[in-house]
Amino acid sequence: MNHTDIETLAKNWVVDAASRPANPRVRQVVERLLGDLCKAIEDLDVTPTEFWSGVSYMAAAGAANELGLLAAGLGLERFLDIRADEAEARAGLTGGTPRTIEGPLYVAGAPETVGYARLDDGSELDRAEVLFMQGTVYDQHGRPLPGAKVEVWHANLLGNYSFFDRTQSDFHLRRTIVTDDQGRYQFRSIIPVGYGCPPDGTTQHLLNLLGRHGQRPAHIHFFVSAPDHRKLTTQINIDGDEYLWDDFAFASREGLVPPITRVTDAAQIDARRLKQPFASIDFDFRLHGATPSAPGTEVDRPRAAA
Ligand code: MBD
Ligand code: FE
Repeated sequence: MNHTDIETLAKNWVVDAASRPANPRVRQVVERLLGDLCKAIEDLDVTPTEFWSGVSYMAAAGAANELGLLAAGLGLERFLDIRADEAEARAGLTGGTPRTIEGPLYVAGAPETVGYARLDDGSELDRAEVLFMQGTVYDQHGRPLPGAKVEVWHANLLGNYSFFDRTQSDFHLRRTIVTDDQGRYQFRSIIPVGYGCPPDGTTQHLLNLLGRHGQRPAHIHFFVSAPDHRKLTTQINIDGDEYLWDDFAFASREGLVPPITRVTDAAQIDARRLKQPFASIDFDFRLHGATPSAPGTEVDRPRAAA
């Protein structure tokens, strides 16, 4: 069947001849996706068995709550970021901290403190490297933003995230830090390890069929927000990770790989009441002011809340 005939069919399937009230946006999107899917079935001569295997796959991915993971692994979440970057460039917004994907593992409701927080509960300190990370949140003019919210979350030494991994304490490695009167934040935590897709899960199953791995480099997630400013969703990567430029979710970006300083000076170790050298990362965030000429950066998506 040719593509024009398929488009006619798809339109007929979506639009009722009796023309009942409908959501025009849903109609527009469903008609397009339905037509595109039928064209793919036609062009690739997809068999009924293959079709139903695809339906089962999506059902299984949904039942396993892995559709967010799949969207990241297929590059779709990265694609939304590319489009957001293009919209900002068209609106003349330049110079902010680069965005990168949120991923599926944010949990709302983390404990909030001003200026400083410790993220880890000490449970992995026998193996972990202690990390201090600090910096300033600036506006688009380079002025510090006191009272900005820095939401931070990352994985433990097994690459697992609290809440999804019930063996970790509540809100382990998740905090909200409000910047101090000079716009500064600081936290103490541990250097995380990269995430790997559940090896027996639906996402990894598809990645295996594609000949792809399901690993992320070690990273730390952030939401940075302030009144009258565009919310920033980003991550920093831990430099030196073997997957740094081979992320299954395509989220590594220039500008998001800060240098890590290994602090071995005894006085500095003492000052932090530690017994071992520690790692330190300086990283500042630059937010854009709110603007009506670019799409909003507050994204509505299903998220866990604890
Ligand atoms: C993660 O930790 C993550 O950040 C993404 C994008 C996908 C899976 C796990
Ligand atoms: Fe992550």
